[in-house]
Amino acid sequence: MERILVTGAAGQIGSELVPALREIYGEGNVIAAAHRTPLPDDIVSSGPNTRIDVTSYDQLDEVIKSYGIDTIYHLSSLLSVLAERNRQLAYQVNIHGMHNVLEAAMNNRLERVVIPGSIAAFGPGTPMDNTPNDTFQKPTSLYGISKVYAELMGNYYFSLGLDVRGVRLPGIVSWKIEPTAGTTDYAVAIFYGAIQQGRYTCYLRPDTILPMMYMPDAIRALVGVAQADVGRLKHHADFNVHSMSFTPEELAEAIRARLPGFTLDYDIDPLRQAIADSWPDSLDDSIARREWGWNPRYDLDSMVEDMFENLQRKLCAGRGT
Ligand code: VAH
Repeated sequence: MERILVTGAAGQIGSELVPALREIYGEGNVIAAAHRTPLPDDIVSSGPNTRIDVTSYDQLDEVIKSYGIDTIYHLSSLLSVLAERNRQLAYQVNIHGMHNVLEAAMNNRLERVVIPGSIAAFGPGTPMDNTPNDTFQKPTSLYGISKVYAELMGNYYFSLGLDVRGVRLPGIVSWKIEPTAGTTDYAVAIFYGAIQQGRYTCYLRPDTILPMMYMPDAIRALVGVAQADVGRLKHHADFNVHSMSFTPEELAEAIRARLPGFTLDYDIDPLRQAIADSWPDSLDDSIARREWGWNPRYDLDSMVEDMFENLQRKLCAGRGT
C-alpha cells in the first residue's frame, strides 16, 4: 500500500484517517478526496487532495490513474438519518458509489479496498446482545441496507480477486469534526453542550444502549484490518469490531464525574429512536480478534477524559481565548 486514496476525507472519520495514514505512509502518498464539503485546513496543507464525486465511475477512474492509486479507503456515505431523508442521494452515493469504487478498483487492479461497514447492517430479529459476526441480517434503514450491500459486494469482489477488507463500526465519538447526519451523533454533541452550556437535550431515550467507539480505536480498526495478513483472514469485508456500549444516562454520569453540575434532559426524535432501537446493543468481535489481532484501547472513562481535554482546547482556540 503505497499510494492511498481516501474518499469522504472531509467527514468525521475521513478527517482523522487521512492524517493517521499520512503519518504511516508519508504525506505525499495519501490523497484526500471530498465531493462538495470543504476539506479541513490541516488536510489541505499537509498533502495532496482532490475533488471527487463517487457516483461518477469516470471521475474515480481518472483519479486512480492520474495519482497512481493502489489502495482506496472508501468512506463516502450518507449516514443513517440523512439517508432516510434523501433516499435518492443515499442510493446514488451509498450503493451506486460503492459499486463504482469496487468496479474501478477491479479494473485498475488495485491492491486493496477498505470499506467502513456498520452495526447498522444488523436489524430486528438478530441477537441484540453480543451480536455474532455471522448471523441473520435484516436491517430496516436504507443506510443499513446499503451497508449489507457493501459488505456482500466486498466479499463478492474478493472472490473475483480484489482484496477488499471491511469492519462493522459502531457509533464513533470524536472531537475534530462534529457529525450531524447520524443516529449516534448525540454522543458527540453532548460534549459540546456540556462544555459550552453545562447541559444537553438528548433525542434518544435515557436507556437506549448502543455500541460506541472512540475515534483513535476506529482508526486502529480500519488500518489494522487493512494491514492484516490476507493468509490469516477467513472473513473479508464483514468483521464485527467492538469496544464499549453505553446509554445516554451512562454517558451523562461519566461526564458528571468531570463536570458535576452537568444536566441532561430529553426530547425524543421518533426517527432516530426507531433507527437506534433496530441496532444491536453490543457485538461479538472474537473473529476480528482472532483473525487479525483487533484490540481496542479506550473505555468510557478514558474516552471522556480525552474528549474533554481536546474539545476544551479546540473550543477555546475557536474563541481565540
Ligand atoms: C450513524 N454515526 O449514526 C453513524 C453510524 C452506527 C452509526 O453509522 O448513522
